[in-house]
Amino acid sequence: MTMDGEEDSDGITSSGRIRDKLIEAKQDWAREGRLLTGTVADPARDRLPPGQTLVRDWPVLDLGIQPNVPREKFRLDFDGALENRISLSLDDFMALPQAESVSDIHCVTQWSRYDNRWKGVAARTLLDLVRPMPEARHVVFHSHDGYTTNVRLDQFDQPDVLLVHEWEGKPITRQHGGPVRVLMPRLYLWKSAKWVRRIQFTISDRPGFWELRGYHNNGDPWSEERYS
Ligand SMILES: Nc1nc2c(c(=O)[nH]1)N[C@H]1C(S)=C(S)[C@@H](COP(=O)(O)O)O[C@H]1N2
Ligand SMILES: [Mo]
Repeated sequence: MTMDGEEDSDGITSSGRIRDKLIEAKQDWAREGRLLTGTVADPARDRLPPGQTLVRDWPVLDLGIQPNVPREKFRLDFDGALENRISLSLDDFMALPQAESVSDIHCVTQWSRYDNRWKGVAARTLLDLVRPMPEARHVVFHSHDGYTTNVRLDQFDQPDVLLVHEWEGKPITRQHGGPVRVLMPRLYLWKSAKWVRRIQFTISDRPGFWELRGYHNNGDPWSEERYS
């Protein structure tokens, strides 16, 4: 992770400080099983997953370091167990078929926000391009702030998973992970990596930042998979 003003190996600078207190507090939540209601909700019937509270604004949540990724320096690499490893510039990414969707988002710290309008490239469009090898089972997102998070390949390979660059008709702001972030609306939002730099396809599972700190490997809000 880089500090204020320092450049990483891509020439990207960041501002802010690692929020150690917040990270500790969230680890304590996991240890104590905070916010758990012990119930299961049905996405076909209920709109709000168990233990969630509806918000109208869109809160910002991250480790405290916000990379500034200029559009001309943007790169997105797909590597690991793939037939076709690629590295995209922002122009390459924007030239791919575009998809739009509306979805609700659910953060493990309890807030949910309805009806977010997104534009980006569908995960399935990218999977067609990179062609995972038959033994690939897992995906790790690596971000410019040093954050990582893991999902199963079958969770990434869903029609509503997008790499988004617009929210409500405007470019995703830096605070929310622009120019491009992951969106996996069926999982808690910590699985949706902001400032994504690299998408790695693996044979074995590799827990990410929060998954190593007491958070659930799967992260389904409907069955309250908050903590491991
Ligand atoms: N790169 C990166 N992505 C991240 C995080 C982070 O710290 N760094 N935090 C995660 C968490 S815990 C949440 S709740 C969402 C918050 O996204 P938002 O700030 O756009 O609401 O981003 C997720 N993706
Ligand atoms: Mo979160």
